[in-house]
Amino acid sequence: MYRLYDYLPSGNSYKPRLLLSLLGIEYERIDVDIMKKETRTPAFLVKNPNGRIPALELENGEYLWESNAILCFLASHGTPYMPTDSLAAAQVMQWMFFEQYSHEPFIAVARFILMHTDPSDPRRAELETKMDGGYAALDVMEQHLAGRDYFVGESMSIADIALYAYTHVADEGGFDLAAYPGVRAWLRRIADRPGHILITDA
Ligand SMILES: N[C@@H](CCC(=O)N[C@@H](CS)C(=O)NCC(=O)O)C(=O)O
Repeated sequence: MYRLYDYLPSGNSYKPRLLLSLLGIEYERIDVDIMKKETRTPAFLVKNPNGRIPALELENGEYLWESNAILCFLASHGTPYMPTDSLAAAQVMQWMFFEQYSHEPFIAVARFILMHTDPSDPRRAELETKMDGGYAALDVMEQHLAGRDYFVGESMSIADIALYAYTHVADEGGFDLAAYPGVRAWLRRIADRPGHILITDA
């Protein structure tokens, strides 16, 4: 059985948790409290030398880390969430790299700052830049979703899961999705999927 090293509020951890639920795969969930620096202990650094969750422990004892790599691994065993066509598979990667470079560093980090720092914290000064970057990513998503139900092809893929994780809680980072009807319709589509779980669901 897989073992997922997880922290419930984390969107990055939620990505594999959501996919495992959609695929109906049983696994053991291990809580790692990032606020108590539990990802930085010698015991955890053996699992992920980069000191971050999520990390997936495989049945053979190997560890896989980086949320989107875990999604690729779990989806690439003949599941509907990873296309077999090579161009479509590369487009899934395209959106997952976009998520890590142009989306998560803004929307996830703004959410982290608002959720975990008090108003006098010097990190609050980063918020303006984070909002600009986050809205730029939402603009790209809105434009792409015009006339489309999902990011790649006609069905939901791990590109959607990667982008859903922090977009659906973007309000907790101070983002207003009112001007993004395509994004909001897409979020509802994912939330209605059988097997969908909430980010707060263990
Ligand atoms: N690129 C990584 C980012 C992982 C990441 O930033 N994890 C955060 C929680 S969302 C973490 O473990 N932070 C604890 C720390 O840095 O000590 C991924 O997608 O998995």
